[in-house]
Amino acid sequence: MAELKGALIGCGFFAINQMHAWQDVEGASIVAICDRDPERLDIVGDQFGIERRYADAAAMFADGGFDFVDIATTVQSHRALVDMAASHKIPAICQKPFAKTLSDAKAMVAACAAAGVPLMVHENFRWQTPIQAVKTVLQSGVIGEPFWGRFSFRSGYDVFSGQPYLAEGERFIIEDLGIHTLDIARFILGDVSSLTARTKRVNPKIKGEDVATILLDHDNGATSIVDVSYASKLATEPFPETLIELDGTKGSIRLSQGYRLEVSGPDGVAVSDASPQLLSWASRPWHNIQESVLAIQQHWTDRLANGGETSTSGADNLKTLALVEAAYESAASRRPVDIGAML
Ligand code: NAD
Ligand code: 89Y
Repeated sequence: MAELKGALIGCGFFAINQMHAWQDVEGASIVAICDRDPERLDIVGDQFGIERRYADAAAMFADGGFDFVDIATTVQSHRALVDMAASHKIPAICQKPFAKTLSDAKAMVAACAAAGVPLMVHENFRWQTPIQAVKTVLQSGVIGEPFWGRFSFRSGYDVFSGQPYLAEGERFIIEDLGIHTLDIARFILGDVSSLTARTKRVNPKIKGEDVATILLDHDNGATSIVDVSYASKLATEPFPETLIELDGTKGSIRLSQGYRLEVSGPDGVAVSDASPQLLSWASRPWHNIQESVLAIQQHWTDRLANGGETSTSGADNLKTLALVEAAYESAASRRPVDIGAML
């Protein structure tokens, strides 16, 4: 089959990773880029040798000549750009957070479904090598039925230097980072029926919350904790590792700092290294995230070429976004939130 042609909108901080990954993806490449900021457009166009450059997404869609669009802008523009893709019947990838509200997200999923085009949210953390390794061990049955889990991301890393807008929003860690951790909890232990959350802002220089502790009831009866912090000053900085603890009826799994994976089962204990690869264009400590960007973009390309729903389709992501909204609602009301009622 001929190579799929993609167009990327939003040539900012994170799009550099996406552009590098597209160069490594088998079966797709980027033929056009768009950014309303001419400087960013030229930086990315020159770095990746893309001639077709647009300041306006509508003009790019009108010209066409691509099979899918990769939307790498911040959340404010997601709904308009996904709707634009649907109206041109162009399959779309959209960065997280998928939408500002769950009701916008539902409308975006409906628009793509009505147009008959695939929609995937770039929810890449579940594609990280260590997270996939935990899922594989769990699915092997060695720890039996999981009844408890903890998904933890605690860091003091300065994310504001690369992404200054993160310091300015009323909402911060749940919407920006906890969204990934909640998605990992769903990916590992399944969908969630009810959620309770508490939040804090520790860093006085930012507007939103930088600490959140969230209790989840999963449909399968398991209970889990998602705890995230950008205010934790640790001896060895773990950014951007998600640490996981799972207890099952026959054993346990621990993914600890340094990508150490310990599995305890009826036949004993096995310790392995679940480190991500350092891709040629990647740099530590981001290499874990960067490798997952390549994995999710390859997954999209394979599904677009051969058919089938993506792991993080728009419809799937509604269930993760509902947890984000529920966490803010619960932190404000100090009450548990029924997730089923939101979907
Ligand atoms: P950024 O502000 O650096 O870049 C966004 C770019 O989009 C800017 O250059 C801006 O000019 C452009 N833009 C915005 N609206 C536009 C429009 N309507 N038309 C054309 N161009 C437009 O932001 P960023 O840090 O690169 O983040 C982008 C998204 O990626 C965010 O939603 C963020 O949450 C997400 N992100 C995801 C990961 C991950 O691991 N999945 C990591 C970091 C950031
Ligand atoms: O924006 C965030 C993300 O998605 O992954 C890490 C990050 O860059 C900072 O929290």
